[in-house]
Amino acid sequence: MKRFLIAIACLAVVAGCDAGSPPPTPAISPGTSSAPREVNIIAKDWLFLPDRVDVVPGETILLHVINGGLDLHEAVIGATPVQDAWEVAEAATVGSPPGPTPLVSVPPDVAGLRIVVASGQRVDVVWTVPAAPVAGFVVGCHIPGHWAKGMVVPVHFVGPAPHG
Ligand SMILES: [Cu+2]
Repeated sequence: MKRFLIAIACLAVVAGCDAGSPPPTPAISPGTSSAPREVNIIAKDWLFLPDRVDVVPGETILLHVINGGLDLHEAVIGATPVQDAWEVAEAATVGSPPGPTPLVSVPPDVAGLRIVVASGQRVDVVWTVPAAPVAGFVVGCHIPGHWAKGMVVPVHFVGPAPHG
């Protein structure tokens, strides 16, 4: 009887290993303007959680950007020209007096969406995702030095959950 139980235990371990591949990401029910989908982005010193953000083209999202770090952080959402613009603009603030929000700006065509959040705070923003996927879309932080420390995660454009 004991030998039988050991055999069962080994089988369970083998089956567990076979099932070890990660489960598929659940399909997203896209948010609408009347019922935005809630998405959390957590900034820490110095990374974002989760390590990728999935969005459905054209959906409306209620973003909760939470700063769980001790430093000031931001979530800049946009493609490479947007990220580059903020990186350059904010690098110019090095050495300026501390404040809740760096007084910087970039041209409107490369502004993207920028949400600055103080340590321990949460900022909620309703955001409509571009109707068509955009290459190189990421969430980045350009408080000086943070991008270089790895504060960037990709935004993936994914299909919605199938209807019916
Ligand atoms: Cu940061």
